[in-house]
Amino acid sequence: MRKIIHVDMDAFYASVEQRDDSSLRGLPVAVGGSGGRGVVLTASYEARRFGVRSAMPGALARRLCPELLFVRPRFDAYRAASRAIREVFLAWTPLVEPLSLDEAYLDVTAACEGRPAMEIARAIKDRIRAETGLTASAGVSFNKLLAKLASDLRKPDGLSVIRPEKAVGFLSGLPIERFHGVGPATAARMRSLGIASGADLQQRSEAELKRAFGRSGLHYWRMARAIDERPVEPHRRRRSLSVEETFAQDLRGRDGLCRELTPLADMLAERLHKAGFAGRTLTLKIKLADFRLVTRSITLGHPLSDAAEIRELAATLLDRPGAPVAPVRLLGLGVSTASADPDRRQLDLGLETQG
Ligand code: TTP
Ligand code: MG
Repeated sequence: MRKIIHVDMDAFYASVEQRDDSSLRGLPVAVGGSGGRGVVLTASYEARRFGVRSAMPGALARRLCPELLFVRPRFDAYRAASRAIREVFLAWTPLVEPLSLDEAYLDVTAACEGRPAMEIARAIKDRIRAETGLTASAGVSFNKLLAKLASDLRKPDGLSVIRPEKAVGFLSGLPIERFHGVGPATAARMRSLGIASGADLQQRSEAELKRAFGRSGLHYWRMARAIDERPVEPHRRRRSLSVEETFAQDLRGRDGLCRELTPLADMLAERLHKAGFAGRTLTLKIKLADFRLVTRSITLGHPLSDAAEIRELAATLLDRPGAPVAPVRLLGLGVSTASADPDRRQLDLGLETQG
């Protein structure tokens, strides 16, 4: 039986800001922009009490919490804190898989040497606090799925263990959106089939789920039973790279959208070049003024990296039937490797609309 820890920093950007500016401590803080097109990247727990959340427009956040203090992001500071926590992890095990700046899986099976993994998780939390002045939440379990769910149970500054004999019961109470690989489109599909919770998912047979969701069906069937053998991968290869732009004013009409694709394609090509990455799938993301999201993808027989080719393909995606007539708030372009990732199915559907 493996011992996996998932660590996730609490209100990460906001906590760094409160640490570095004592006048922000104990107060509702949002990191991000307050005016016009500004978006909240994250909010302190004081601000969350008012309902302020990540990805919320700044103007709405201010309405919910008039005394909210907006702070511009300082990515260098977040990267520095991220490096510091990674050092803490690596002191325990080389098997560290970062998911983002503030989050990682650790496989501590070998590092435990008979000690409870919970003790290691507590030591890691203490060390993070000593090194960075920040709090983290940790989840301990026997696979990634449950470790990640566990780290979310007692945020902030939480520590939770989900033991194998409790896992299936725990999963039965969860909404399906919380399961790995279930994105918004799949969730909507599941709900339309009467699958709303882990318990519902557990009742469906493997054959039934495979019929409804193809290869991913088996993945969902296994997840519902707490079967997750995905290894902690320290050198996870990049799978995608994307760029996007939110416009100062909503765009209307095909020509305006098409014009904006050129700088996006150029920027994407440059980033691909710098990262030494290429992939066969191009995805165009369109966020409408009412925040509905449409994504369209195309997969080629060769890796994409050339700006002109990307631009041309993006225009083709834009011209697919059902081109958005509504005003557009944001355009994004991304390249990804074609893979068997369950959420890729959503891209393959070609068009996804989410609320
Ligand atoms: P999260 O771990 O999702 O959020 P958090 O650390 O702020 O809060 P908590 O984990 O306690 O719930 O994301 C980590 C950081 O990533 C977050 O501080 C800001 C950034 N972020 C964005 O820039 N945009 C987003 O939409 C989200 C969700 C996070
Ligand atoms: Mg976090």
